[in-house]
Amino acid sequence: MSIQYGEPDMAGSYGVVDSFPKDFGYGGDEAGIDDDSSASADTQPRILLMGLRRSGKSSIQKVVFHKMSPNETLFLESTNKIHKDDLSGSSFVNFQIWDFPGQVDFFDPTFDDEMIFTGTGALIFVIDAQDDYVEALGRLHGTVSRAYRVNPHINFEVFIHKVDGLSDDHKIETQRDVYQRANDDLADVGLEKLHLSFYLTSIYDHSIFEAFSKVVQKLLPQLPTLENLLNIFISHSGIEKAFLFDMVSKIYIATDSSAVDMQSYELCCDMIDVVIDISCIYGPIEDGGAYDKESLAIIKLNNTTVLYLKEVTRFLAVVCVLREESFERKGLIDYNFHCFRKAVHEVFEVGCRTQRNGGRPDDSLTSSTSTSSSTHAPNHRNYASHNGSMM
Ligand SMILES: Nc1nc2c(ncn2[C@@H]2O[C@H](COP(=O)(O)OP(=O)(O)OP(=O)(O)O)[C@@H](O)[C@H]2O)c(=O)[nH]1
Ligand SMILES: [Mg+2]
Repeated sequence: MSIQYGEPDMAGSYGVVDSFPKDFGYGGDEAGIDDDSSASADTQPRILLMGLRRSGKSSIQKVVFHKMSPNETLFLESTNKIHKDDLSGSSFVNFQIWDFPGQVDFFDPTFDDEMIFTGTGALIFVIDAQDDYVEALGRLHGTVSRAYRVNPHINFEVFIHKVDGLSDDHKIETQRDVYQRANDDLADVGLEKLHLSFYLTSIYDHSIFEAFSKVVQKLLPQLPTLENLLNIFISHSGIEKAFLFDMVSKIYIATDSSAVDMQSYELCCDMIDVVIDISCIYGPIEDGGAYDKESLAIIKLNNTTVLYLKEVTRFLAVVCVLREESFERKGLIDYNFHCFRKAVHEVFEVGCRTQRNGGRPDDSLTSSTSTSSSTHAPNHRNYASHNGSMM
């Protein structure tokens, strides 16, 4: 079959199926953070969604980025041309997501793999775990080996998808089997260097958001710096866990270095839904947005835990989990948050300036744009310490 290349379907984005208003966010450029929202589509990094027909590619894209409820995906029609979804301007995730038709034929002369794979940051291959996946493994092998030859820098991500129908044992067994067979196939053709990452996903729980978070994080050059900033912020504030969330997609683009437990992550996601839904329904209409500079929410749970959400940038919010006793020192948390917020803005300002200089660091910032994870971290002395004394 011949492939058609669809234009970015902005009309469908954040409109029909979404609960977010089109003008989600607040106007005016904030510290240059989304300066490159007007960048040409071709210069944005791409995430490709590939896999066999009916494996769930379009559902993933709709659920994660367009707030479609999982049940609605039952009515999605089969994709017949590449659907390019441009998220810049509406989400921190400043990528293009390309949703491919399942029946894409790599041997078709109209399939321009140079054009498609050059400039691609991540290739997500979706395998339907509820189906017989032998054919999918063959297609995975063909796809990644072809893409790797064009662009060896692509991150190859395999979503073992629709695992909601599988028992826990079956999930682990399927993951082990897929991992083994996919890597054996690559080793057979001397592609041992090609690294595949595997995730168990379903649109019916938070696993798809978690997996997408990891995919996006790998593409963020600022990740080590953000992690470092979150570590400093929580350790000085008596916070147990903190996530930096993209409010539109509920993808977390960074978290502190303690292990992520699914329950905390799900609670934080639910809190975002509550905040946005309440603001959308009851917020002042003239403000337009469900999320702005003033956005702040505190929810006390019945197990002495507190959830704390606060705006960081136009698209990002920090969501923290902490004990009630730590929250008694709210002034301290607010002060440290202020330092953290300022530092995050600095990180993205530097990134924008570097981009404008064609990848070269700004002369005046040369010393602060090296890749070390601590370079943008503000001086520890700026933070007030949770044990009472100033650092
Ligand atoms: N149980 C379950 N079903 C899912 C999941 N994700 C998607 N589906 C269902 O899978 C079916 C196919 O989903 P699509 O998103 O259209 O699949 P696709 O890969 O885009 O298909 P093509 O466009 O034909 O290539 C739909 O009925 C979805 O509801 C999941 O996580 N669990
Ligand atoms: Mg589709």
